[in-house]
Amino acid sequence: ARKGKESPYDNYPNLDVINSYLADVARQYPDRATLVSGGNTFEGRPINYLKISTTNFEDESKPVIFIDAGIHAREWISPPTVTWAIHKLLENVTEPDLLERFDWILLPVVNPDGYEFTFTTTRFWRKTRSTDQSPISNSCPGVDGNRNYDFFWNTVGTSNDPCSDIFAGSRPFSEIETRVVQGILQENLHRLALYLTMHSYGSLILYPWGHDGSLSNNAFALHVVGVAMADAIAAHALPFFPRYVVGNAVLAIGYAASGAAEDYAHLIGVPLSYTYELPGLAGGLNGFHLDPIYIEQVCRETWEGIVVGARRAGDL
Ligand code: ING
Ligand code: ZN
Repeated sequence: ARKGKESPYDNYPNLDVINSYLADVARQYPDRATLVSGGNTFEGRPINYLKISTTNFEDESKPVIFIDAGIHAREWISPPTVTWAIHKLLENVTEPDLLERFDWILLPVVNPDGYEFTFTTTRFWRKTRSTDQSPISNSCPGVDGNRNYDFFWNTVGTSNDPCSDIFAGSRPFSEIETRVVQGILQENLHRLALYLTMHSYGSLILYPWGHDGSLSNNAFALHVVGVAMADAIAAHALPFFPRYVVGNAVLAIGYAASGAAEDYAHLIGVPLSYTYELPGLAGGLNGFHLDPIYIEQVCRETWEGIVVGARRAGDL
């Protein structure tokens, strides 16, 4: 039997725990939060997200901040940073200005099939779990969601091999997971001020362009706001956590890749679009399994970055 209420931040939540939390807060704050099921995955799971607004999300009167996580299944530290943001906007409001000034879209698990698979079967699975029924694809399911967006699709840092961890898919947006994010970006494009997509690991804040290392016309603002977010995180980080490095995706992470969410969002017009590489602390695959004692710490410091990013985005 469970002794009292346990914090969901002292261990990694499985998909059911995250979906229950989304449903619970939507029920508890019906005038501020709406639970949306964005579509069903290959294995039939809903891709759930919350729309948060103190007024009426649908009257489209405020700038929107969109944060997603969990497109890569094994990057377990990413979904809790988004549920923590929900917690800070609904349950423990210490920044009421952010709640009043913006509408929010918070999507903690873009890839629920893959996420569930990492809990039940293969801890370090990265991709979705779809197949196209061909023999090769049946024996090697899954597409890399962050190679599947329509941005120089399948030109660099990708693979045509379904067995590869960086398989780009059969075409841009072949995956329901990326189509759901695309839909959110397109529907809210005219008022999207900030898009963050949460990954791990490396303690990096990456901005476009990720396919060739060139800079967008908004690179100066991207860099300045990126550094402001990193400063805010550093001010709340543990002393032995590495400081975030902020930069162009190719330069900061050391490889180029096409078809990433961050680049697609910026291409279609989101002025501030970033990939967070959250802390890993260990190397190799173990970096994807940050010791659960640090989950809450990473959520707290990442929220500080989000706060500063949101305020800067609102000022631009
Ligand atoms: N990292 C990202 C990846 O998809 C990235 C890094 C982002 C590269 C955007 C290029 C553009 O490879 C992780 N951890 O998945
Ligand atoms: Zn990733």
